[in-house]
Amino acid sequence: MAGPATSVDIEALFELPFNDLVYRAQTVHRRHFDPNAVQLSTLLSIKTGGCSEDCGYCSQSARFNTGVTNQPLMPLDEVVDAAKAARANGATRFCMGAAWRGPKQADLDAVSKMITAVRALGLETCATLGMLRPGQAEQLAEAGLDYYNHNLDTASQFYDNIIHTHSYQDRIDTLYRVRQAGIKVCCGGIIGMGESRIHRSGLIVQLASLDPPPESVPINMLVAVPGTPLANTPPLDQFEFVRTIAVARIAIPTAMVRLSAGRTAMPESIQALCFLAGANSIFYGDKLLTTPNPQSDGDRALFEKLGLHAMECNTDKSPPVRHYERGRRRT
Ligand code: SAM
Ligand code: DTB
Ligand code: SF4
Repeated sequence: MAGPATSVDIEALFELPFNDLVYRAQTVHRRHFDPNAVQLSTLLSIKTGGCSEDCGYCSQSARFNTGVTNQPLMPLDEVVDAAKAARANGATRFCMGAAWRGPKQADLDAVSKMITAVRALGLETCATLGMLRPGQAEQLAEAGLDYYNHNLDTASQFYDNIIHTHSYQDRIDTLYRVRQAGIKVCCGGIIGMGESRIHRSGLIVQLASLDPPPESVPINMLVAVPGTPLANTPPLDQFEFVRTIAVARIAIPTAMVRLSAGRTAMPESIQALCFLAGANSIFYGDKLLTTPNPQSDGDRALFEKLGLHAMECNTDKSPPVRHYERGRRRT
């Protein structure tokens, strides 16, 4: 797709016959990536539950009774042990998630130490800690953070149906701070929250119009958690999920598109279609943050069947400390 994606362009992609859409996505994918390489990220919830926010899908909001047990920030040595286990299992990126509206200074100091220790293991580092205030992203960059995950979650037009305690603009402000600090952006959303195809298009348009676009785009299928406002949302047709992956691949051709939450409910055939549609990253390991993920040995067997291989780690090629000035990198 030449030039910025418009709503009309993206809505038209969604309307294509499935085969035409997947063919186009696979063609774009091959222009930018090894079609058989998939990047493996492992998640760890370093602080669980008790969050002040009201994101309607989330098991960790203090406002909903989901049965999740609150856990304070994990000690550094336990995080390092989990990262070593993830590396031994074959992951190349380690993503630390905390159920905060945003980190306090003491939290940030503790997480900074975790980031430095995890990166010293030769893993790429990612953190998702909620909204960042001015100066916080710089501290994370200095600690060696490669990626910050902060999702737009859905189209701005649908956002008020899901979240009321912080705004769409708040999220864009955090993404701007992450960029300015020279950290790579991991930003995507959730599909299957009762939104329409127009809203799915709106999310992709918004993601593609971030300047520069995110390096990593997680596309999550809603995990309907009992006790959340979205618990009884009817499941979305899985082909529509594959379509969303394909449209993300075409609209943001250079991004790693991650087939994220929701894989336990997807047969292998649907996951294979996601890879064909341009997904080239997954969450790897038997747990997401609070909900299950497929077992690693099952994923390895699937890769074997499909002739896929794990993508190599990139830490040597991307030194952690960098500062951006007017969009250009200054080291
Ligand atoms: N508190 C931080 C935040 O909101 O940015 C970090 C953690 S939050 C759990 C990270 C992302 O996980 C959310 O933005 C959402 O896109 C995704 N997520 C959370 N719960 C989910 C669910 N039940 N199903 C699918 N995706 C989910
Ligand atoms: C993202 O987009 N998906 C991940 C990660 N970023 C942090 C989280 C998925 C969470 C699924 C529900 C749970 O396990 O609590
Ligand atoms: Fe969940 Fe993050 Fe929202 Fe808190 S801010 S309720 S952890 S998604």
